[in-house]
Amino acid sequence: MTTLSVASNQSPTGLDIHAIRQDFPILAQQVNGKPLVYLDNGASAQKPVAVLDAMERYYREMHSNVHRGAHTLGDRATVAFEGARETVRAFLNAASTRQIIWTRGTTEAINLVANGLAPRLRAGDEILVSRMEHHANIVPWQMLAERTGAKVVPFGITPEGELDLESFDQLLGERTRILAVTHVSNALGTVNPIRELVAKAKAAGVITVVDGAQAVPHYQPDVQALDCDFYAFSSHKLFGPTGIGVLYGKEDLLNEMPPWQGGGEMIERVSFERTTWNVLPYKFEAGTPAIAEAVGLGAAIDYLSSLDRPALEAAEADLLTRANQLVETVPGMSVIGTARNKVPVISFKIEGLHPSDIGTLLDQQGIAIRTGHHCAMPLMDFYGVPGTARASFAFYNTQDEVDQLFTALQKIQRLFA
Ligand code: 7TS
Repeated sequence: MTTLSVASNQSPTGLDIHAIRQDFPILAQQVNGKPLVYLDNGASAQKPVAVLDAMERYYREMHSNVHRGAHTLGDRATVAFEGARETVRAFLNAASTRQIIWTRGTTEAINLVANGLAPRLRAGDEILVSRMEHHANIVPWQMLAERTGAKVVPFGITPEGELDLESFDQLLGERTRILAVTHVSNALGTVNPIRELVAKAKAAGVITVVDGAQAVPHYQPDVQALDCDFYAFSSHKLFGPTGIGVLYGKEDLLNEMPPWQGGGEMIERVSFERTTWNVLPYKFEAGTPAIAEAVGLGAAIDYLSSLDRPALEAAEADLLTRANQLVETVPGMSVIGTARNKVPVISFKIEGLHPSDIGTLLDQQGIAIRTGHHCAMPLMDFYGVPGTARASFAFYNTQDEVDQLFTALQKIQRLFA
């Protein structure tokens, strides 16, 4: 067995991870009598004090409803809420805040687009999706297909877990109307060549929808450079609160799309004869929005911007390298998803052990991972497994924690496999 070297809190990139960890109070606790090692960031990431404080300050000092304009608190809340929208716009490099629509998360954002594109679809039209999508980027399209007579067409992936571009080229055809694809795979960690796919789809007149849920915690996407029509993400995976997410869209398409829900905020004028819609982005934001959550997401992005993001990326790459190096120290362990370009995620199996048992045994040692199908059942079918164990890292994880994971896996394998 390879001996594990003693790792320190100092990342090889020179970042002081120990200092960064102080910003995430939840990490400094014991779970089952052991220091918590949180490696389930793909499911949801932890929140820095900056986010907790911003939300508390919002509720203590400025809460009221937004866009009512009647009094000072209402103005403060509106300024904070719309300020967060501007922060998201800058984060994505979108041209205008009219293109930034608040949703409950990635799932709602994709459902909104699917609903909005319904009038464009005819029977026999095709919606191209990859075989590595999360259910949130499959099921809304199946529901849309059901409504319109269109067809969901999956394109292939390679055994390494990269998109099969030949399959994509073959299936992108005359009937294709929509391409829905993930920027980064949640179950495999693969980073997809979105720019290339979008360029090909656009050349064929196809609308492009990118699921950015797993990309934004690791990269700052530039929606103008990607040139996609829609880009969706969730705040809670980006170190912000739950309950809010973002849909970015091209303005001409957003203007063309019918509203998603009816109610207050989204109207210009209501009468029983004729109701007209509000302008973007409010047309898609019926009802009182998640104001504190928007403020919290803005604070999460500001916090990230205050860090050296290239250094964070390098530190994450080092975590993945270390994890990959240690795989061979666990007999019978194999990684599913070995793409050349990956975020720090390893999905794995160990011969003789059920993934859920691996999860439970790790939890007893304070180590949190996720096990199961990761809401990507077609992908699990492709690999012929019911599920995997998945460790997903964030920049606040240390090399030491990677070592602890593998020490624990070695022990579990020895005792139970
Ligand atoms: N798309 C991808 C690629 C995801 O990873 C997830 C959530 C979603 C969409 C849905 O996001 P939501 O915030 O609307 O729920 N993925 C995971 C995961 O990998 N483990 O738990 C949730």
